[in-house]
Amino acid sequence: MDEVTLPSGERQWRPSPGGLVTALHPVLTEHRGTWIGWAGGDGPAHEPFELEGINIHPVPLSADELERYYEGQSNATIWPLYHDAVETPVYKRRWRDSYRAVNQRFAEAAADVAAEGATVWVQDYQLQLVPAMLREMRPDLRIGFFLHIPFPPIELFMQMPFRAEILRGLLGADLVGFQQRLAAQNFVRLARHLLGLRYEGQSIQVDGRKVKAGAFPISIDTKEMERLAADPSVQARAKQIRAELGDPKTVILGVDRLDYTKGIELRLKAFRELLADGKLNVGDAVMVQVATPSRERVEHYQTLRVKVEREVGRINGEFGKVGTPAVHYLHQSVSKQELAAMYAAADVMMVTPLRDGMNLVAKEYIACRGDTGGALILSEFAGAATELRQSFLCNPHDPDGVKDALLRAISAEPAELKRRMRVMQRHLRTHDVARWARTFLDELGVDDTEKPQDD
Ligand code: GDG
Repeated sequence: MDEVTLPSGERQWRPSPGGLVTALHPVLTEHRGTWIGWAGGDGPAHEPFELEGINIHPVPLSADELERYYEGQSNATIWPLYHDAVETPVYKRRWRDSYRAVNQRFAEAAADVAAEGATVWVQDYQLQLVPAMLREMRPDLRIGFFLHIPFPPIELFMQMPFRAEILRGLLGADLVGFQQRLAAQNFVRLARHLLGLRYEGQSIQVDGRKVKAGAFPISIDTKEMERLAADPSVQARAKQIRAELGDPKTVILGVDRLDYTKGIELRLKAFRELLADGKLNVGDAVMVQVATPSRERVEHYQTLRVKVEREVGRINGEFGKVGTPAVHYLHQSVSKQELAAMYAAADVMMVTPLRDGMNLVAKEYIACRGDTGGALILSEFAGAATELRQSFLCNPHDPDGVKDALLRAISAEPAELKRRMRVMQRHLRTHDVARWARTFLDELGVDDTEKPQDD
């Protein structure tokens, strides 16, 4: 949650953009859970309060922790390392100390709030030490952990200076969930390799306890997304967007946090080369790239922004005409409605991460298509590729492969596109975020009468 100041000067809480909040909001309201989370910013702690049916329990971070724990250890060490080290991870001892201290604070907050025998569900890579810290204080709790990003193979994980501590932190949970089966396998093998622990199937023996690992591919609130896209005002806005773009034959869309794992540059490069090859023409095809500002104080992200904006400038400089740019680039966050209208307006959606835990944007696009077809180009390195087999799959490391997928998507017959879409839409209707949460909580052994406490 972020606290924002409205033009009137009034302060208001808003769910922050990003996959995790999007995914958990409906789960929390349904279970009337408590969300223990960073309040955003570096101010003092706020009193707990209720928002849209969720109890919010803010945990403060100081300016120093923001820099060391959040921007440093979480987003300049763990994030790149877990994404196949596509950028070089930075290791600093003072970041690690801060990570420990903040994890301890979250564990203490959960220990204070949780009722006897309650369930605590810890979310994501910023809090990997919390399960063990919490178990130490509150052995009565049932503890789940879900990692939203990939879990790296052993050889990469072994780079991490306090690797055993992280692993022991995670092993404090009863159930450790991943997006992919391969990630769960990496985890159990690592437990044997690093700590000599025995495992059977996906179940690891730790201090006389069993810790289960498993794959729980996250999803979206499909019904809600379909409803939003079908709304007449969103449909009208979709038409208007196409008109504002000059009613081209093909609208190509990218929507990502401006992150180096998302493959934004290579997507732009593929588009530029197709324009240069004369296989696409400006006016016929236009690209819209929404790159939501993200982690702007981290150096990797500043460098990426320069590279992406240079590429956009280069494409428009070389191929644009007055009043008809080749790429429309938005470095801003847009509303949910506007996003749905963009999905509805786009003939081709490009999701080309070099590595991604799941990628909810790919799923949202499918849910927003109704029966109008549209083509999804999807990287094989996104978790979503395991499920969305009817997309145009590509290897983002191979520029010719990406160009080829884009051309195939643009020239595919409408009937074929509709057929592909329908299969994926059917899948998402049954495999939605509610199912993700239910499956995880069932496996954790939570019965319906319990109210999970979320962290
Ligand atoms: C992590 C993992 C995993 C983006 N821009 C705007 C906006 N968004 C929303 C999208 C989507 C979400 O943010 C992004 O989710 P992704 O899954 O694509 O990516 P990450 O943020 O990296 O999420 C990822 C996810 O966690 C969940 O487990 O899938 O692999 O990296 O929902 O719609 N929303 C609005 N305006 C924007 O400008 N309103």
